[in-house]
Amino acid sequence: MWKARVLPALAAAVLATVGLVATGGSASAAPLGSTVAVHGSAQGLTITHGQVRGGIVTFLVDTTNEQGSDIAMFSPAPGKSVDNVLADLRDVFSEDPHTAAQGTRELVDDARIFGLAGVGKGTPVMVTEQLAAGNYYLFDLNPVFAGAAPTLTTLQVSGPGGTPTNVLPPGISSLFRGLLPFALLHSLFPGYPTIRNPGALFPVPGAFSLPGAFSLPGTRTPYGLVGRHPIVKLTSDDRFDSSDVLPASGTITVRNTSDTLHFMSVSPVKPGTTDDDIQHFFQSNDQGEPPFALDGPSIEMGVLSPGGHADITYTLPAGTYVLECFIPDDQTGMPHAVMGMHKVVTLQ
Ligand SMILES: [Cu+2]
Repeated sequence: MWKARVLPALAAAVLATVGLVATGGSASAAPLGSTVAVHGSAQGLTITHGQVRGGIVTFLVDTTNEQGSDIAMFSPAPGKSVDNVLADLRDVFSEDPHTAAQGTRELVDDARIFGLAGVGKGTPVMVTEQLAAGNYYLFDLNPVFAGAAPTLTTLQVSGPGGTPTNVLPPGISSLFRGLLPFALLHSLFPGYPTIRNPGALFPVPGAFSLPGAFSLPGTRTPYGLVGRHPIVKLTSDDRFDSSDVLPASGTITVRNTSDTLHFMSVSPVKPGTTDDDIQHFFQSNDQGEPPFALDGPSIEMGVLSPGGHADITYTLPAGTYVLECFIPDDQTGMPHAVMGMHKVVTLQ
């Protein structure tokens, strides 16, 4: 039932950002990019396509796990192996701060990390980013936090020019049926020219996003509308640089402008909570539930490597939230949030 309620609202939010209303559309048209549905369950992680065309790729991420799914996607850096990256991960999760700090430094060198996202049951998100050709590996971090070895799912990304896989296959399980409105977003623009090589059209990294990349008839900017969405920067001084008010329903662009790893969890807090309250809690060594914690849906933009960026589309209840990052500092091993990487924002 939750999909029937949440997903249409999310799809509507995406459409609203481009000022278009769906009037139906052919599922065969394929103006841009590829779409992959990523689903977490008790059986593990499944993806609808093991191969996609390079360029703009949209991930529809959801979970049926009560504890949620926290899905990471990486590609080993040139000259590095998957095993190198998995070894680094073990260091990052070490309880020894020096080993954790070393793990962060190793991951910066050995991996390119492309999110993906943390989702809860009933709170799917859509992550859109540009992917070059190569092999990418997805896994759920939650079992890893619990001590299990990562179970990797491979996504092969081809060079541009191949066939986009933005239409989910027929006969798809009922589990994914509710996600189809997102995939069809690509095909709601009859007559829009097929872009065979998005990478060639968007030479500036980050100068586009899924909705922003479409043009409306008669508008001046054909492609790549910079700054179309609110931007949250993950900065070198381990802070969130953003507006104090972000959409409760819509898309934001998250950019890691720093030289280290960051992610962005978005969790509800009680109205009136301040960053001082949160900092005080972290420094109090209190192991209990934070006094400002509030039950409710939360999401997470997954880990981004230095220079990485992605768009995340979501629907959350309006209210007060805190943005947090818990990557171990690359010198001290202390989680960034404890060092001050938290920001109270209002979603409205
Ligand atoms: Cu961080």
